[in-house]
Amino acid sequence: MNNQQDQQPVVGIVMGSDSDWPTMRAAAEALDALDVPYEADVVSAHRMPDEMLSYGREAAGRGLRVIIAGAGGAAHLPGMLAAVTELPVIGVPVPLRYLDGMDSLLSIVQMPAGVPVATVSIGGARNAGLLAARILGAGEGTEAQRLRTAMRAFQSELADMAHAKGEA
Ligand code: RP5
Repeated sequence: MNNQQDQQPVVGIVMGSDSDWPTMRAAAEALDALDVPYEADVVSAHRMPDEMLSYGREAAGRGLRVIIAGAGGAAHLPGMLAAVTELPVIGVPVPLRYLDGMDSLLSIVQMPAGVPVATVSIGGARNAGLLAARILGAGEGTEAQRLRTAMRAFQSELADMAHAKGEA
């Protein structure tokens, strides 16, 4: 699924199962709000290992610049993608029915030196989308500048929200 048919996706959102989408959609919504083109797909490390390896190896060549990978339980997808791509990988621990997502978190966060995954909180897909936008915004050029400006506007909305809570 692509959010902008006429634009090259620069973020790849992948997950181990359709059942992860209720969590992962928050990453998509964050990118939608910032007008960042992304693609979203199911690429399971355990059930589709060949497709998963191809996805990771081909991602940069296809024009993606950041991968957001979410998985639950024995959550190997972010780490395996990080092993085969040169792109930054953001891992989202998806909480399942048992263990409150601690299994997902520990599977994703405890990467060996040399294979980094930027792990967000359990269920923290929104922050994954925002972090992807910040990574894209750290570069040169007009699109990066646009994203930095959009991020600053978003941040002042956050401050307003915090004040509004204090007044409630
Ligand atoms: C993981 O197994 C997926 O990322 C998902 O979180 C979990 C359960 O998948 P389903 O059995 O719901 O397809 O690989």
